[in-house]
Amino acid sequence: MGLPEGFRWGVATAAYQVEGAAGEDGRGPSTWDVFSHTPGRVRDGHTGDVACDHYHRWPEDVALMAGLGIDAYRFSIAWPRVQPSGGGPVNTKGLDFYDRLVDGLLTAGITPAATLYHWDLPQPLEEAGGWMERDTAHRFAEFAYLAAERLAERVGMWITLNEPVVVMAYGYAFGIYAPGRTLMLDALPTAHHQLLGHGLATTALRSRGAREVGLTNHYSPAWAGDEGSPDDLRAASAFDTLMNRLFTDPVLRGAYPDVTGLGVPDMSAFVRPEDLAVIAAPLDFLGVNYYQPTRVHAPSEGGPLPFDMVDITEYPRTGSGWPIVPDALLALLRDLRDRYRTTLPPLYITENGAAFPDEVGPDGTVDDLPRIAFLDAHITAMRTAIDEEGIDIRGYFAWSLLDNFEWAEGYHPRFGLVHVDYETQKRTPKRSYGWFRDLIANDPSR
Ligand code: IFM
Repeated sequence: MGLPEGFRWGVATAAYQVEGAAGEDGRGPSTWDVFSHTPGRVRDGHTGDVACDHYHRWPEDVALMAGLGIDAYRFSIAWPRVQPSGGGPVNTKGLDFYDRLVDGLLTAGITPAATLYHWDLPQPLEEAGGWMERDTAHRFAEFAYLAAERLAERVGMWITLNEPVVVMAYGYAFGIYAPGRTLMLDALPTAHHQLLGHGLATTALRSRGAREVGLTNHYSPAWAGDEGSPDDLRAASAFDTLMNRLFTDPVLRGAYPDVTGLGVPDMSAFVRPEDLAVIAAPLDFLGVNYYQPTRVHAPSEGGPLPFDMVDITEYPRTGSGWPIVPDALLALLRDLRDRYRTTLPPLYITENGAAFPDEVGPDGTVDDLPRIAFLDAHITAMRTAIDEEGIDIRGYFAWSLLDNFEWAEGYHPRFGLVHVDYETQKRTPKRSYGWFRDLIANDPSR
């Protein structure tokens, strides 16, 4: 089995999860700074203040990437570094950091793949309403324009948003991520405003010469608790509509899925008819992040959502307790192909990986065999999608290069191919690092 020529192997990170240097060189506060500094929000009070200190240690990290032999590095550009107040003039020092990083990557022969929004909204914008406000979409396009003006010629791939569903659901509906709002189904406008921001940013990026522009969504196949129960099947369909299709249909079909009967607010209150053409601007690629499927039951009487999520217990699990189901990756890739047949652009797996409680052993090594098994099984599923299903997949990015700040779980989950000792910032490549390096080196399509 061979991969298509030019297939990109990569690793991914995100600014707030790795950079640290939260108060340096004019960076302003983001929603995540405020959230993580609020007692009780993040496990053990961890914050991204220092994280992996990637802001200063990026040359060492780029050397680690070069050692892996990857083709592309997916990182994110922190909006609050570039526009500390979320609007207005550029903070030059903030963009200088990405300038250095991009040049360092190119020198190492690695294609920079920049995500513009990986959840670190400038706090002043949140105070003005955040993604509940339409204006945030316009501010985002302005930021995209500024980033592209400086970097478009050297960045090979641009990703506007990372996982807008997580921002809507965890950030604005359930309140477990920044900004910690608990609007439940009333958070729906945040989906539309992010997607509008994506569309406007796509145009802004291209106007400044950006080549490949895409959007990264999180996909979780919905499983009905009881396949024979019409109520559970309805719940699974509701989950699929609100968590998967809501973020793909408007982009690839120019229309929102039918949300009638799901208890959400009337979309005509915030969707203007002309918005859909903006959102549906053709993409160069669609980014797919996959971790696990979700099982749902019919909602309990008076529940706030049209589904109840329940644990999947019959599969082996990662250290985070997430079920390991590589077949669900294959299923979701098939679904994308079947649903969006004529308008589906080439796909990239922009994130896939697993946390395990890795420790450095007495001999100084980290023997993370479960991560190798996880990656191997998912890469095999991806290869089946390419070889047997003919799905156009152009790259795979492992999450993550480094152990890092895993949002509300702080530094506890370790997702990296490289172990980070947060006391000393020592990096120790895990066994999976060597495995991934060999996999790339032995890929006959390269
Ligand atoms: O760490 C996150 C990342 O920021 C977004 N996708 C899922 C990862 C693991 O939870």
